[in-house]
Parts: sequence; structure tokens; C-alpha cells
Amino acid sequence: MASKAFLIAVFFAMIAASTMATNYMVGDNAGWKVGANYTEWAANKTFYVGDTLTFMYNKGSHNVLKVSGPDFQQCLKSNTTGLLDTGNDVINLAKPGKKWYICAIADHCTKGMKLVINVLEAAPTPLPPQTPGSSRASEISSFKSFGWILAALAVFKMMLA
Ligand SMILES: *[C@@H]1O[C@H](CO)[C@@H](O)[C@H](O)[C@H]1NC(C)=O
Ligand SMILES: *[C@@H]1O[C@H](CO)[C@@H](O)[C@H](O)[C@H]1NC(C)=O
Ligand SMILES: *[C@@H]1O[C@H](CO)[C@@H](O)[C@H](O)[C@H]1NC(C)=O
Ligand SMILES: [Cu+2]
Repeated sequence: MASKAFLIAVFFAMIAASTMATNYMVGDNAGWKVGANYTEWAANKTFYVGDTLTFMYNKGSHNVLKVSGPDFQQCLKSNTTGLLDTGNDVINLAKPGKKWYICAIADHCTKGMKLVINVLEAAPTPLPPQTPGSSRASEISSFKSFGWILAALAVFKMMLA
């Protein structure tokens, strides 16, 4: 039955959408380099466990070092364990909390090659862009929840049939 297949497709599409991870290109088109502002880049982004960061740069010109908060403040390279230097470094944000990354080459860190982000526990169901102060967001939210319940009921009924 076509409608059954359609409902199954809708159901799994909703699951996929709600668990979709985001891959962030650090610096967007600028990539990982001296002269970009990574505080500004990270400013209005929300990172969740399961998202990934990709650092793109010319191999040999830069690298990526995960550091502690104090080392980050002072651009210290006291622990170079886990240094990444492929030029296309993908980091999986596996745990929540603050993460600090710097470039460990020359004085690049003090010149601004440093990124701090805060990773949150779980990604919520994505919502369309909202206008602050409007009640539309909660309407959409309850509409989506209703859709979820309908989809779940439909699949449950099929499983019984
Ligand atoms: C980077 O951007 C942040 C936030 O917009 C700003 O406060 C800071 O001064 C900028 N840093 C540089 C080096 O321009
Ligand atoms: C972040 O969002 C605030 C509030 O909407 C805005 O004023 C600010 O310019 C944004 N910053 C960046 C770097 O996009
Ligand atoms: C050095 O860094 C590695 C990887 O980030 C970490 O596992 C290790 O605990 C650190 N060592 C010290 C002494 O901080
Ligand atoms: Cu560098």
C-alpha cells in the first residue's frame, strides 16, 4: 500500500532530521588561518555533542592543538599530545563542555588562531528560524510534536496489522 510506504518514509525522515549532526567548517570560507576572527565565527553558533569541526588549512603552514582553558588564555603549548596537522582535520565533538583549540605554529595563536566553543549535551529537534518575541515558535513546536505523535501512532498501527 503506497500510503503505508509513504508514512514509513515520513517517519524515518523525521527521525533523521531530529538526530542530524552539523559539520562546521571552522572559519567558513576563510578556513583556519591568521587574520580570521574565530571568536566572531563561533559567536552565534550552538554546538552539540555529535557535531564535527573541520579545520582546513595548507598542511605545514598551521596545525590544530587541543589545549586547556589556562593554556588557551596564554597561548601556551605545554602539551602537544594529539596535535593534528593534516590540513583537513575533523574533530568529533563527543562530549559536552568547553573545548579550546589553538594553532601551535610560531605566534599564530597570539595573532588570533584560537577557537573556544561550548558543546551542549543533546541536539533538540530542529525548528525553522524564529522571530524573537513572537509566539510562532511555540506554535510550530506543538505542531511538530503533534506530527510526531501521529507518525508514531501510524507506525505502531502498522506493526500491529
Ligand atoms: C573578534 O571579534 C570579537 C567579537 O565580535 C571582538 O570582540 C574582538 O575584538 C575581535 N578580535 C579582533 C582581533 O578583531
Ligand atoms: C550575533 O547575534 C547578535 C544578536 O542577534 C547580533 O547582534 C550579532 O551581530 C551577531 N554576531 C555575529 C558575529 O553574527
Ligand atoms: C595532554 O593532552 C592529552 C590530549 O589532549 C590529554 O589526554 C593528556 O591528559 C594531557 N596531559 C597532561 C599532563 O595534561
Ligand atoms: Cu597557524
